[in-house]
Amino acid sequence: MDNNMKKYKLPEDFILGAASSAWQTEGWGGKKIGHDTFIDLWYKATPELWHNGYGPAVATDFYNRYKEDIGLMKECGLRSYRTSIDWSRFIKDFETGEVDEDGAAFYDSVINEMIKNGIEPMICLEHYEYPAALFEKYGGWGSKHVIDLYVKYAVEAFKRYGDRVKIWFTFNEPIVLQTRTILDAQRFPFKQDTKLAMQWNYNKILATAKAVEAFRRGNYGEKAGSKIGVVLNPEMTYPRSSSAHDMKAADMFDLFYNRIFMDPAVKGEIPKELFEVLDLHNCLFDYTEEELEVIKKNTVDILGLNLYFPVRIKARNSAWNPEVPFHPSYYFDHHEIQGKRMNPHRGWEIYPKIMYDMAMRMKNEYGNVEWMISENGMGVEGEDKYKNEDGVIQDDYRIDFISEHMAWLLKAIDEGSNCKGYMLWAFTDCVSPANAFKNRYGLVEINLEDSRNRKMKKSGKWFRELSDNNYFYFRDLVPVYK
Ligand code: BGP
Repeated sequence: MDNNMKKYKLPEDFILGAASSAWQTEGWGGKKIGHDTFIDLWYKATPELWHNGYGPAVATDFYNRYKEDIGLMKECGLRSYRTSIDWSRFIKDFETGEVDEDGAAFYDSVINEMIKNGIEPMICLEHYEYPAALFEKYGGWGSKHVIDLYVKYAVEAFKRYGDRVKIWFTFNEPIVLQTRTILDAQRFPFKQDTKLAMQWNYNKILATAKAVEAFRRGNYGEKAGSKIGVVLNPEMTYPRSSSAHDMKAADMFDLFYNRIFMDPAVKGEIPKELFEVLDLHNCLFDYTEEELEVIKKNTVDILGLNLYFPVRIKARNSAWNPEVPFHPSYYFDHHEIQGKRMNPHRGWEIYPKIMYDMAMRMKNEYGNVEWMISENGMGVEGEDKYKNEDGVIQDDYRIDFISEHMAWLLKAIDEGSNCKGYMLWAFTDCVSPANAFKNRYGLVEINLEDSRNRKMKKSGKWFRELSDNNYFYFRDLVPVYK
């Protein structure tokens, strides 16, 4: 053993596992079961924008291969696995909340199989599997009626699986869909409407509070001692400099992309600065005092945070074009620092200290709420070239990535941050929004040339050892640039 290596011990009862989602793994099952999701709609409208045309139609075929996959989860040492229920597959009639018994039976089997194999199921109610029909009929999450339909769906899911699921999440990254589709117009339906995007944000904040309220009112967590939360993707935000203009710009980014969801989820309040600034730009969402009261009374038990990369922000040096409608970037610009470490495949900066900084933020600014890393991972293209003579991908870069991020996280836990676990993205390679199978994240390879057969990567074996030992070795953390 290299003398410079240090032993990092995980806390007892640490949640250690991996995540994915229904639409990124299940596939349509050969013949379509259930209704289309919003993602299906997007895929059908623009298949050419998906890398090599891969998309949700087959995905990893988890729908047919879940038993094999759960066996592999066990081999990789996962203690927990997060996936989502596909709302469009689970509900037959969105208006009444009538359950599709075939869809429900599938999730029943998946959950039971996980438990049988000693893997805790962690269930998210929406990981972008928003029903296409609700998008077509009501325009999506901009409609408050959809909130009621979502709560009906949530209650059905709580009723069916509440006795076995210990951690529920209302949404995965609730800001993402509308940011990509309606705010930045990068994806179908390629619309730019800031006010509408803000309404989607608000309605999802309210939907989380209403689902939490229904969960508690129905005592659905009683039997299994379950918790409910939301998975957010705040981006650890670093200003270019400590000058007032850069700090202000970073604060504005933080307000629009981080605090907008973190504050109501944990503190029960949407920041008052957000109301003011949206009002100033005529983009304020419709709300009522009664709704704000529901948000106030129904904060989450646990927060999941997906952390991948830092965001570096500076003040704008150009004036806003008055002909362009308001967008949050009115207040900031992204900043490039020299010499940064990059994941060139994904174009994301690698800065593992985000784990520590966000953890301390949870401790110091969010009442030391119970939280966990619900996603972190490294997407790499062309992993075939790292195969050894036995065809096993030698992904030492992934082992390093996980170790370094986890080491920073453990430092924060030592210093009192209430972090309960680490979930890797992802268990197997899977379909990603528009990246399709380009960037591979898995502990387990999905071989597209060979009938989507599975093969554990070197990182899968390493993860198993980590899980068995509850410690790992990694070099001492070195001070990093700010
Ligand atoms: C997260 C999403 C996941 C997943 C991951 C990797 O933000 O919750 O669904 O896809 O990012 O990102 P990408 O697939 O774009 O590389």
